[in-house]
Amino acid sequence: MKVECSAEVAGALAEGRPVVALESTIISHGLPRPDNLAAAQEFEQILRDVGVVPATVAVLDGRLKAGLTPAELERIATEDIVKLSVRDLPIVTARGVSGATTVAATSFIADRAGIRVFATGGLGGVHRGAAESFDESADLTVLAHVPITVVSAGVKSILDIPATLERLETLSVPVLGYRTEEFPSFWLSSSGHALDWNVPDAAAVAAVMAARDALEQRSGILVANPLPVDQQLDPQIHDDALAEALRRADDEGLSGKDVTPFLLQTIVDITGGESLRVNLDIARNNIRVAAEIATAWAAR
Ligand code: PSU
Ligand code: MN
Repeated sequence: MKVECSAEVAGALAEGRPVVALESTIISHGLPRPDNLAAAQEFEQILRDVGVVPATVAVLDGRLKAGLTPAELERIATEDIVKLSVRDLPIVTARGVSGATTVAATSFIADRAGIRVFATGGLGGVHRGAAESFDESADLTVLAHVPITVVSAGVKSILDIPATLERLETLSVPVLGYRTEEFPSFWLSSSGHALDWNVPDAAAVAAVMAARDALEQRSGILVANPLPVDQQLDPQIHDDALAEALRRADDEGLSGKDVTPFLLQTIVDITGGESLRVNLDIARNNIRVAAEIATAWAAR
């Protein structure tokens, strides 16, 4: 099944110009309305401003899309569409249903379109209590066999970060700290967990991508890009909001794909919108770095 690329994306891929994939679940389920539409438009503009073509990925009426028209982008932000992981793709394409793609599904579709670099906010991972619930995002297992480079501010602190790092090791996904020796934790610039490897710039990431290809490995690469400390969420506000949000999720007895959107929205509510400001800065920061990596990749 072919991915339908916008003319802009198809042209850039054919000519070897830089393209960055963007996910749609952050728009539909990760950010509250109506700020989400403005954010989706701004994310694309950040890329265009530096000569990189944005490829927002989604499934519309059962068709795999990389690069959306302004009207299609608006649909993602305003319609009540489902959150799609990779396992949902055969079902929604068979039925002609629309949905927003997670990191897992975006990676799968972007790779099929020939896109090599992808910016998100925070990758999914192993949830707290996963030893009992088995709740681990398919983002991790998909990255084990889809050769895309994902720029992420580590993983959200709602997750079990050391367990997520262990799983990334088991799944043989390279993790590169972008100008950092510590794994970030989304709203906070660090998690306190040390990384084995770090890179000084985008060209160094592109060199690792090329070496991975030369080794004929098929894994994704995770670029862990922390928010500058002066932009992070106040750690005390963060810790209090996180504890309260986890308590509420427990009370509600949530499971499955509802957990992450619930926790994100609850933390926005508890912090009076402060976590939303930080979440937007995280996405912008990751998109800028992804643009540099895509540009360095195109120049090789
Ligand atoms: N990053 C954000 N906001 C989000 C997400 C990431 O800043 O909403 C989404 C991504 O789509 C990611 C998903 O793939 O959360 C993880 O969901 P789950 O834990 O159900 O796999
Ligand atoms: Mn899950």
